[in-house]
Amino acid sequence: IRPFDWEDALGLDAQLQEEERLIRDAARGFATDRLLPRIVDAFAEERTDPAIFREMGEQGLLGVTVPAEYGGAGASYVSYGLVAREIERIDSGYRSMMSVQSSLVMYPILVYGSEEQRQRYLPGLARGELIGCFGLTEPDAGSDPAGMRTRARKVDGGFRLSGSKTWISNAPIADVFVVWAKSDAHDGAVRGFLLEKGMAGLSAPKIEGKLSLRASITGMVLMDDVFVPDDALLPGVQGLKGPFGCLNRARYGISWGALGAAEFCYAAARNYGLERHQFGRPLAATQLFQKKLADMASEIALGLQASLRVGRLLDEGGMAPETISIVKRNNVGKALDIARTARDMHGGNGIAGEYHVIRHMVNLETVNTYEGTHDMHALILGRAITGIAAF
Ligand code: TGC
Ligand code: FAD
Repeated sequence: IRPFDWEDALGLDAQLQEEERLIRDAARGFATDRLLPRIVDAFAEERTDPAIFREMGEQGLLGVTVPAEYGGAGASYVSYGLVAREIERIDSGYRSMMSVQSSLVMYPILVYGSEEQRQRYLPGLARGELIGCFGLTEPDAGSDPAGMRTRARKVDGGFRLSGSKTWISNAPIADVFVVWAKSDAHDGAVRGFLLEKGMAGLSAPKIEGKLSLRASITGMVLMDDVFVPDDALLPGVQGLKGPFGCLNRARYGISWGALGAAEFCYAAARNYGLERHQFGRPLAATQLFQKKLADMASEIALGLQASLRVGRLLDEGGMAPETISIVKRNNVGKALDIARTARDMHGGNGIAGEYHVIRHMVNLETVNTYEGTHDMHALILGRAITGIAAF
């Protein structure tokens, strides 16, 4: 009988294929060697190092599911989830950089783009030589993207885009902008456009002073009558199912990533409890401490099994998107609870940067909000359960 493994209570490792283990181990090595040494200062100084994209690209961590002919790794969705888990074990912001590039920029170009668009952008994005961003949210349209105001107006030879996007990851350092706008040439339907840095009328100012996800740069995308040629339109999709199709992949990756952060916090709390003595014995010898660790181990193990199941379904061809809402919502909510509890279990040291847990805690507040808030995913599920939209 397999003895109990506090780091893998339900035997996730044994359920992975050899290639998936190799990709996970490579991602873990990269995250530990290259990301961990940078994160405390990067977070404190609110600094994003664009070189990380190239380093991730060299390791094959951008576009994990994108076919090799376009520069990706051509691997499974389970592999993609495992990469997200390893990177977010270090920091949610680094995972954000990776998942926006992979799921929100490379995926729509691969699936909705023309062959010319794929050739033009995907290899550079896979190498991290190009940085991408995804503009859906607007100042007055967050949970309700159907309320977007950004417009694409048909003109001779192309379109002119006007509007503003906000809270856009990577935007201030992006070379390629996937922007969703209502197009007058398509009866007001939402269409995707590929914009490039330097276009006249396009700017992407940084949002300063975030107290969460500080290692991942966030900005606005301001478009003042930006001209794009006809071939900047993503030809393969029309309507909100375009951006939502990308969000499905990113939300799935987040369900793994958040548990990576939770696993870090769980292991840190366990180690701290074994080493720290109060009242003449280790903190880990107290019932309250052990109960908290037992709750963490249970939620992490169950959440990982759920994400693995969703990953296998994606690899087999997909499932109803509501299934992804279950794992995005539940795993992130549990990870946030675990990070808050781990912070408490570290006592005063829990607020120090060098112990990492408070950083994970404040990061997970963002993860709970973006890609559909915790409550919006409840409402998506509520609609699927009852047939009644309650948003
Ligand atoms: P609704 O009427 O439900 O749907 C409109 C059309 O879209 C289709 N659809 C989907 N297709 C694929 N996947 C999904 N998950 C889909 N959900 C809906 C639907 O079938 C329909 O298609 P059609 O052909 O009939 O037109 O749309 P609604 O306006 O009622 O939407 C409601 C709701 C709640 C589902 C939606 O608005 C929502 O998900 N809101 C949350 C917004 C959100 O998640 N924003 C994320 C912004 S990007 C981001 O946060 C990146 S952070 C990245 C990082 O840094 O890591
Ligand atoms: P709102 O929609 O205004 O919601 C505020 C609150 O009201 C929430 O608690 C919500 O659950 C609740 N609420 C809303 N509607 C209802 C309802 N009908 N019933 C009950 N409760 C409701 N967007 C992008 O497009 N691209 C990105 O790269 C990106 N990166 C981001 C990075 C960061 C750091 C952050 C913080 C956000 C990012 N976002 C991005 C935006 C993100 O997706 C939105 O913040 C999110 O969708 C919520 O929208 P909102 O902030 O406008 O909140």
